[in-house]
Amino acid sequence: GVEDVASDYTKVVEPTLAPIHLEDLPGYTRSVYERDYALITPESQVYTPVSGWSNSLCAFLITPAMGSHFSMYLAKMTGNSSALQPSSKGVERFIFVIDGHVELLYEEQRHMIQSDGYAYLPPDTIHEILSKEPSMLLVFERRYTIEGSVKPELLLGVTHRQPLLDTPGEVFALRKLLPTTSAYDFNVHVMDFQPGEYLNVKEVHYNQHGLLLLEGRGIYRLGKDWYPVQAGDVIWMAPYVPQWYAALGRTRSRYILYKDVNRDPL
Ligand code: UGY
Ligand code: MN
Repeated sequence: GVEDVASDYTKVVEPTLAPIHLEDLPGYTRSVYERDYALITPESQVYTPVSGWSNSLCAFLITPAMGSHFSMYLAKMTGNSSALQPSSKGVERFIFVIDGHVELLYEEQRHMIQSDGYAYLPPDTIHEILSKEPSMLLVFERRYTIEGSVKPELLLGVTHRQPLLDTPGEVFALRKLLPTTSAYDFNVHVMDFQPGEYLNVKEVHYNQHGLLLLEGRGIYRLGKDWYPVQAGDVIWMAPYVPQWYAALGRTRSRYILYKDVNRDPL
């Protein structure tokens, strides 16, 4: 008669489709690095000690080695930590507190920056970032491009206190964290999409982007490719790479985005 033996091929009969199983698959990553974009997902992010940052580990996710004119990195301050201003001349810095809180020392002033708060630090200024407890920061840095005589100034803010801006023809909610005046050569946008919402413009533009998905999940189109993305993912977009996002899932998508602005591209 036929023996009732359980098959050993259960993974074929009942494949594990949930993404959580893919995370454990040896050698598997969603990260990709292409000529004009990169997707760098958390399992690929490499944290190392960096000069100027004590008791901290940083993951440089976007740097000029890719062709960008800016750096974007995540900094994990592990406690009793501090960071000094950029060591190169003429470099401006933007910090966004993802988790925890930090203290900023700037020209005799002390500022507390909570999670969701941020600071813009003009080039060639002295400052120190202190974190007694563990905290996590997103940092953008670039060599400041002078145009005109107005100098950028120290700026502090909290994301949810920034006004919602008009986005003609689009549905996402937009906040800009920096002033739109020509003293600043970049801006940082925070964009919110409800599930099912997507970019109307299939953008192709001269500006560069560094993106961190802060909340939610969806599909990012980059060039000719389409990627499922979720909170924690980082994207580099070179000038002119076709880009488009659709928010999926059950919760809001929010991303924070570097964009060079206010300078003659010539
Ligand atoms: O402002 C922008 O360029 C922005 N909408 N781009 C993007 O979300 N990929
Ligand atoms: Mn864009």
